[in-house]
Amino acid sequence: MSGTRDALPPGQRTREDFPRFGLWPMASRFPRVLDHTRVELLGDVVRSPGLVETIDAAPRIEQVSDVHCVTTWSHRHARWSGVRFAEWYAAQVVPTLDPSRPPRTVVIRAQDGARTTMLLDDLLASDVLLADRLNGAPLTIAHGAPLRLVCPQHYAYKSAKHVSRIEFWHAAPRVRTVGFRFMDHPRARVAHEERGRWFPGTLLRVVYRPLIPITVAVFAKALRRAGLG
Ligand SMILES: Nc1nc2c(c(=O)[nH]1)N[C@H]1C(S)=C(S)[C@@H](COP(=O)(O)O)O[C@H]1N2
Ligand SMILES: [Mo]
Repeated sequence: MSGTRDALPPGQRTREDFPRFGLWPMASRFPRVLDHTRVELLGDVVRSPGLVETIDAAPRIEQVSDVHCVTTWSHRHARWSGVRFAEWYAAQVVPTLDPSRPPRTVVIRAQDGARTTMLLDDLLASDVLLADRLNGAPLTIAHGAPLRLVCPQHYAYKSAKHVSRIEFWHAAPRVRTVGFRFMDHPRARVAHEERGRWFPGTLLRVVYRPLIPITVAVFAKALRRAGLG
């Protein structure tokens, strides 16, 4: 499933532009390393931790898919280029694993301090990518240079930009969330409207929606101030 369908998922509205977006503390934090797409491999099942290739480790593919922000805006038909997460995993992670302890939880960390936790099973879906290009050009800083995750079936807060480290865990580690804990659903599947934990997605819709214009402005201003956009 590519995440691109005719009807939008429940509670989403189309946005023609593709704004830089995130939690406010991230607005004025920028990646320092832009010259390579290697990531640091870590976690309790990884026997040889260290820097590994991503884009150069698997066949390059293109994918058109939608971006669904939890605050209810969706940007449709983004054209990503990169490698399938599952193929990168098979090439770079599986050979280093301890076969007696299968990984279950994946923690992805980013250069701006953002972090996200996903189930390995969700990341192995064929539409999950590690991407370094968007719409025919290298990723900009606004959209996640040098490397970002693309997981179209999950709210976009799981699609970490500026990825620097990927951790594979058998025993799920306790990872401090960036925002409030209720904002981070363990799976965050768009089709199930898993916007956050404890509160129904239909309630979070109306709470989050008014934050869109102000967040877009905060992120655009921080980019301009840094001389990046
Ligand atoms: N590293 C990092 N990744 C991130 C974020 C962030 O602030 N930092 N924001 C997330 C959120 S909430 C959204 S909606 C998308 C926005 O992607 P964009 O800035 O390319 O539009 O990135 C996600 N990935
Ligand atoms: Mo978002």
